[in-house]
Amino acid sequence: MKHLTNYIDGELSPPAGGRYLENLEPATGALLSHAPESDETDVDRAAAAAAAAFPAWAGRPAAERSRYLTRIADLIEARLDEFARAESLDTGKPLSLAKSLDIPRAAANFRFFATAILHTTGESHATDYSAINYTLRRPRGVTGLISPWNLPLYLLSWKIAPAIATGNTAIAKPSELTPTTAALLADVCREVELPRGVLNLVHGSGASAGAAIVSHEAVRTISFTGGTATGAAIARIAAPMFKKLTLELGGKNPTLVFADVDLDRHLSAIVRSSFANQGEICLCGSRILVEQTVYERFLDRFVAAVTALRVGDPLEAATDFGALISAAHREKVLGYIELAKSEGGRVRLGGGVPEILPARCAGGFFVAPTVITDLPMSCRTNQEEIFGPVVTVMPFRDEAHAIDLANDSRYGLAASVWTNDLTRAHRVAEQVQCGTIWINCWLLRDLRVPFGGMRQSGVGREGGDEAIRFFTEAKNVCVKV
Ligand code: TXE
Repeated sequence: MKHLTNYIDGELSPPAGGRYLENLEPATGALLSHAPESDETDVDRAAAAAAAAFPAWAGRPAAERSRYLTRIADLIEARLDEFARAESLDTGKPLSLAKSLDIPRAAANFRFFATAILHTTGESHATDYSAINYTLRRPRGVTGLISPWNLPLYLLSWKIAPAIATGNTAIAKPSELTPTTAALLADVCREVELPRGVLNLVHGSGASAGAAIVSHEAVRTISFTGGTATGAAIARIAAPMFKKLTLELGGKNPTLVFADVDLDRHLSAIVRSSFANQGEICLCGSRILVEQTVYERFLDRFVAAVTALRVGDPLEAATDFGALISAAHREKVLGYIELAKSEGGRVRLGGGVPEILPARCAGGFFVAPTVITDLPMSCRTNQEEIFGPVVTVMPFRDEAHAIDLANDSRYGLAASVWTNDLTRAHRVAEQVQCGTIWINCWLLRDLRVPFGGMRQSGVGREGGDEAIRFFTEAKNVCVKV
């Protein structure tokens, strides 16, 4: 059975403590590989390598750093099938999704920041006729980049690319549940001969490797994506150490469907926004709010469309919907379905483990796409992030009621608005409290825009100029004239 390794100081190395974690295939429950359970010894080595590499890497011309990122993107694209299969095996997501979304977006992240750093603008201010102020932006040093299991390489590259493009060095830790594509990325970094220590990939659990990265003195900048509770734990350590931090956390996103929606055109996108990646995307819409006058008609068509999703073996080309990430997560999601029933919810579709699964997947971690109605917004099912294939549907009276329901949440990550009345769409978008609002679309991304959440969905913004500002330090120089 394959034992994955860390990538520290340009070399592949086993965990110092010799401990490993089992990496299971969610679609079957079978053992895939063993991933390092790294500890502070490994993180110390990575921090020393990153600190040693920083001056030379920061001192390189941006065009040189850019070329490394472009070559990384080229190799990921050249090895797309290998990366996509690894991602699908690790996560349980359909291979088709890994091929069409995860891996292409990971390559795009490297390619985007490879060019973004060539076009950054500076700032200067003339203070009347007495002084000129100019702002220098410089990389901050060693960064700690921690990512979750749902979009493993996509979200890890979303952090690594801007961090090293701007001249920082990095200690990156993927989720212990999905280590494989990070290990493949290490291969690519060695093939492009990325200078040793610029990127260090340290595998392991949050309590061990993750906590060691967050608390390490050399790590001055942390970019985290994961659960809200974990984000709070990280902030408690980082704040008194005055570390710069972005937290991209959970969500409980509303989908607002108005009576004039063009359902023939948009129904498949609304279904996708609810159940893509088995609902394990922080941007998925899990609270569907429908204008009263079309509620029953929408519900009938929505349930019929979800019924048509092909639940099965993620490796099969025809599969739309695969397995959840782990047995524990499956039990968490099934627990929320039972909670919904106890709160008075009516299960209109799904509600448990699929009755029919391919023989290969009999031991997999599956939950059927589930649609629940008749719940108040105040109940736990509508207030807590489930992070699985469970959506609630409820009617609203009018625009004001829709906005009140949408904003009745401790989260504020994303929303989608479906209507032909674009004046109303812009008006609603301005009032819904979240970081990203899609109008008649979902998960359509422009990497130049600021990305992140409000309320308990996170702190800070990543993407485009925001990412470049986050990973650099501004210094102002004032010259008397
Ligand atoms: O996140 P975790 P998981 C949410 C969603 C999901 C929940 C748990 O609600 O159910 O998070 O998912 C590392 N110090 N989202 O388990 O546990 C951990 O090893 C340092 C939303 O993935 O927060 C992993 O690499 N690191 C999210 C990463 O943090 C720690 C997408 C995330 O783990 C740590 C995924 C610690 N104390 C989950 N504890 C989104 N917004 O996209 C854990 N880690």
